Amino acid sequence: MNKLTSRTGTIVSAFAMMLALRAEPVKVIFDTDMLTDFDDVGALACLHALADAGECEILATVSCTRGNASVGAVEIINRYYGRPDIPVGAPKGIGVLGAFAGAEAKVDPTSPLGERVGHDGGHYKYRKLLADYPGWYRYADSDDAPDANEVYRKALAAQPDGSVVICSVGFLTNIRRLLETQPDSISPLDGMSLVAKKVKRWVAMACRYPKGKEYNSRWDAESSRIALERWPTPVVFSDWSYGFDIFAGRALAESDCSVRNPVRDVFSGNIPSRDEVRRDPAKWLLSCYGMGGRSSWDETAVLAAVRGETSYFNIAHGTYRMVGNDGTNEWAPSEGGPHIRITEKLAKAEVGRMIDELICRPPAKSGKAKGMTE
Ligand SMILES: [Ca+2]
Repeated sequence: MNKLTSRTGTIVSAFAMMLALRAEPVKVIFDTDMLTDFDDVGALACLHALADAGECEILATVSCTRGNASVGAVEIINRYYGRPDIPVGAPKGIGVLGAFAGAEAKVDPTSPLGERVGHDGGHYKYRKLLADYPGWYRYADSDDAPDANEVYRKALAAQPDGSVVICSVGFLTNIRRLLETQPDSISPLDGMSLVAKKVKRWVAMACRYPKGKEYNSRWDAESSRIALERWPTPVVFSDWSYGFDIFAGRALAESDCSVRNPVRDVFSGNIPSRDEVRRDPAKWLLSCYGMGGRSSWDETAVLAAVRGETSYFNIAHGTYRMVGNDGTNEWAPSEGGPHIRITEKLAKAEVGRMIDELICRPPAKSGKAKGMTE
């Protein structure tokens, strides 16, 4: 990093800090697939770093996938940052099931966590995390976790009106299920009314500009269609096209490993070496890796959720909608459209450095809790 970019980064960070000091912490519910890719881990790390800085409060962290290690992995990261009591949950009945999108079969809960179970699309990295951090989580199987609907409804019902930001970086299963909830002992409001009353904005990493099949919106396409059509408050998209060429994580992967850090473990175990990237950068780019690390789809959604969609981004108004039945989405631009997509304002390399700075911050509090083993 040269002196000029270093100074620019310092100025941007100082500006963000000034804004943060003036504002109340943003109340965030984080909804992740934590399935095969690992920008989810970077995103949750960023969220905790921002919570440590007083910029946000994490109300709940839910998985949108079932029958796998996703909830346990979320719990390990929450515990590392000293917040083991954040409510967790997972969907029931519908949505992506198993080790990867399309698996449609639960991961065998009796299989040893440290071993791969056949082709798993990369979910092994999370099962390995559970094997490496025994005692840091309650739910080795996401199906044993509370219903995400209950977690969402409790979190929303307890908050002031118009105060909550939902940040989803996975499939839209929980979002759809929440909208379809009925009045219950938690709240007399149905899902649509509860969201309209409590949620300021939903920030989603989903969809592909201007049209295409994007992972988060395609694999539970029916839920995506319902969520995009019915959501009653503003929606901000950090779409595939925005985060693809923002690379982050290498700084953490190559950092001091004398202190245990599950976030670093995931990044160091999954980012190709500098030599590998140098030998064939075009090949790695096709796989969404650059010299700086992995594409930062989910981390950019967290930045937009906590620091706002105009903090480092330009915005465009319109509507993201699902077309046909094969998981394709398209963007329809319009002045008064209900959706916003973020585009480049601050140079993407600078956004990547900001993400690196956040995920490299050590936790403000010790992650080790009473009664938990190493
Ligand atoms: Ca994700």
